[in-house]
Amino acid sequence: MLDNPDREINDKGADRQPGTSRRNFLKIAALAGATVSLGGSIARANGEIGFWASELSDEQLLAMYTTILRIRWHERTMADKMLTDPGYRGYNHFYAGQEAVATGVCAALRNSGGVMQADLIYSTHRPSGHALAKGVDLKAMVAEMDFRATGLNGGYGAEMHIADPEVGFMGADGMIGPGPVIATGSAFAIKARGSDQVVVNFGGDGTYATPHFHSALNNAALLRLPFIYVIENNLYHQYAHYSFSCPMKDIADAARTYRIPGVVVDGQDVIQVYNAAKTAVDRARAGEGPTLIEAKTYRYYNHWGAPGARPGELGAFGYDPLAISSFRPERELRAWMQRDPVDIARNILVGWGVIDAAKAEEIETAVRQEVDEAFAWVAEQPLCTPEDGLRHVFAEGTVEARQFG
Ligand SMILES: Cc1ncc(C[n+]2csc(CCOP(=O)(O)OP(=O)(O)O)c2C)c(N)n1
Repeated sequence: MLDNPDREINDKGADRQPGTSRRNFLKIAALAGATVSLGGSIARANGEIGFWASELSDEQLLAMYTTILRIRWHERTMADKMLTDPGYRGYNHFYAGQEAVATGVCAALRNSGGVMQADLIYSTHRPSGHALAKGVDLKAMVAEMDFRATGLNGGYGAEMHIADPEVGFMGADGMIGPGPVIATGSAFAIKARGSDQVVVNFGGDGTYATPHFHSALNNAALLRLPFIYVIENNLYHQYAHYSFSCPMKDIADAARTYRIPGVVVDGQDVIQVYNAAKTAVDRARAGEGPTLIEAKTYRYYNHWGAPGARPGELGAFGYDPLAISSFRPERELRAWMQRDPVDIARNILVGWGVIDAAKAEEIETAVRQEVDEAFAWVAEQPLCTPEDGLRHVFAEGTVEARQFG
């Protein structure tokens, strides 16, 4: 599965900084025009993509791997809860399979400092991976998704209204479409303020056919906004293949219309995603305008919930109660699972000499424990009450009258 070009060439880097020499080899190969895609497919862009990952420290690479695992084990644990724990009330649009996209993009962003300093991301109806990658606290998110009063948003936002402006996570959005328009408005405000922040809007392939997609890119291009649109093309919107609503194989081709860079990346390969995202972020921060990134990826579970899944097993095999027949071939699902983002990230880090197999297992065990502890803590938390639903809806107390004219 992993076609790592330097595996045999550079095994003697022990006396150098761990991981650095192998990465540098890949950088040189990239500059020479060689194929450096570690996942087997090649990034394509109508502009240059830097091989920025070679400059990441081992700590940063480990943090990315840990994030991918945290998203994965949150998903798996939640799916198991849904299937086995009658007391569990959370719901989710699962992100398993797509972890490298959120992780690679957010690793290229500034993720602290609140709304006036952090880079901002606008998420979708499938937000849990974006939230964790942006730095949202795991326990607070798990509690929110189970309607607990101690959740990130008091327990009445749940999955599709989760938000944490402190880390620049501007929120999930249950509506397919308007997100990028709000996000470009935000990018306009940032430009007007003279801040160097960058705004990323995540959207599914289903957003291509909405007017908001085109309006956002048009305005972002016209005004050279610090805006990045990341399309996560997981082939289906809900149960329909994207070819039903998009005439092109690559949605990134739409960038040509707006005279901005359009990039196709392997969304299973966190390094490819990071390289493309960092290129786009640098461009946006330098005032050079927007980029459209299309990450080819796949979701393992069903559109919503986890029908057909078996506790303890990854994947949404079998019966889909909402469709007359399954909306996708099982062979297709299994083929994508052969290119799993967790495996690809681990193999890259092992190939670069950053970790060995034992260390990889140690990290995964620690993440599983962290996730288990979060769910156990949440189970003890108070539920939100009906009255909580009206909190933060109306202004409380008195507001000073404003003078006009
Ligand atoms: C305005 C609007 N119309 C319809 C829906 C119902 N809906 C929920 S998810 C979805 C498909 C989204 O597809 P895509 O953007 O490709 O994301 P994916 O689910 O594949 O991650 C639809 C139509 C909605 N949430 N909002």
